[in-house]
Amino acid sequence: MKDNGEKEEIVRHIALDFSPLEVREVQIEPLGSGSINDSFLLTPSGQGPQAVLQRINKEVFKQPQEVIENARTLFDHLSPKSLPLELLQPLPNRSGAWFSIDPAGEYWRAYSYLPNAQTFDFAATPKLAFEAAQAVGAFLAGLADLDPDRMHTVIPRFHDGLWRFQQFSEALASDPVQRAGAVQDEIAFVLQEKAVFQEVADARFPLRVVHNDTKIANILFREKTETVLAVIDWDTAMPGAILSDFGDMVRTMATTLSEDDDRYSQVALRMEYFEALVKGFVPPLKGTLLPLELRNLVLGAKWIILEQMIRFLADYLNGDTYYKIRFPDHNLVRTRNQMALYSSLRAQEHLLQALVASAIRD
Ligand code: GN1
Ligand code: MG
Repeated sequence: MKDNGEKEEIVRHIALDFSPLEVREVQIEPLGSGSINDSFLLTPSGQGPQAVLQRINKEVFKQPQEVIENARTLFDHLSPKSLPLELLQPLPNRSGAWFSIDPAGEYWRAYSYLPNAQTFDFAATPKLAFEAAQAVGAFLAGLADLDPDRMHTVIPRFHDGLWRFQQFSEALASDPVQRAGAVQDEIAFVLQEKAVFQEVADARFPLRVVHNDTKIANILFREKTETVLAVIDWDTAMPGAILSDFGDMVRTMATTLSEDDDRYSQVALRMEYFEALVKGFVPPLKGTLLPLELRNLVLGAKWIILEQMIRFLADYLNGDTYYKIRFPDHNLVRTRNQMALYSSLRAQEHLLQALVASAIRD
């Protein structure tokens, strides 16, 4: 294990390598709230644009260069389209390569930084949810003509709920850190609801290039107007089902509290916000979404909330090996939070379904 001084030296070296040649010194600060990769903001001393530098988590992304290639494919595909969104422009290093590998074998890449922006971890107004959904809709509409075969599958079966359930079952069976006893209610809940994943599999949604991680923290808003500047974090963009992107927005934008909040009794799915999401998401994708997809927007939300709950629960059972945690029971808090949100959705399911039916008729 390298000490901190050595690590800092490596980051400084890589940061300079991704800076324009004339830059001699660069300031480095941690950036963002991602639970997988490490991100840094690079500010050159003197002239020059700021950039984002990222170390890709190799435990999660087994082929980091594929993540980097996908980002280039996306950028090249979207940039001629003049979408109403800024794009993340990949930056080459001083040798012209799109990534650098440090002495420890870690992969690094950089892209343009978008200043004067802010992110949120829950939506404070329905308008914010509407804006985000419209932006994600436009982003996905821009990808609708990108052949899924052109994108690497960077994490196989990423949103395959049946497979996520299987991984959870394995964690439960081996119970490596003996936590199963403490989460019996959560386990029973998953077992009771897991048919959702079969329903998703049976629906056979079309494979498209989708974002796969449209949580609210991955939407950049302009500072003053709270309109959307960019859809960021393209790491998991790959072939998948578009309903998972809608579902992840419901999960993080129709909820009352962020996924890290332990006030479970206050976690609820807000109908008005759900409606704003439908109204933002569907119009830009008119002509893209099939009737099969439009009919199943609520299923998309159930799928992703329950899947996220079992991913957090499986990680808790495994002893917190996947997600970064900021306190000991963080994954348990996240699990319970998602369970409360899912229950709230279930209680309003028929109303939500009716709302979708009328929104797509208009
Ligand atoms: C992870 O990349 P980041 O930290 O925004 C995860 C998502 C989860 C999310 C939950 C590659 O997202 O799937 O929904 O945490 N990404 C990966 O906050 O597993
Ligand atoms: Mg991500």
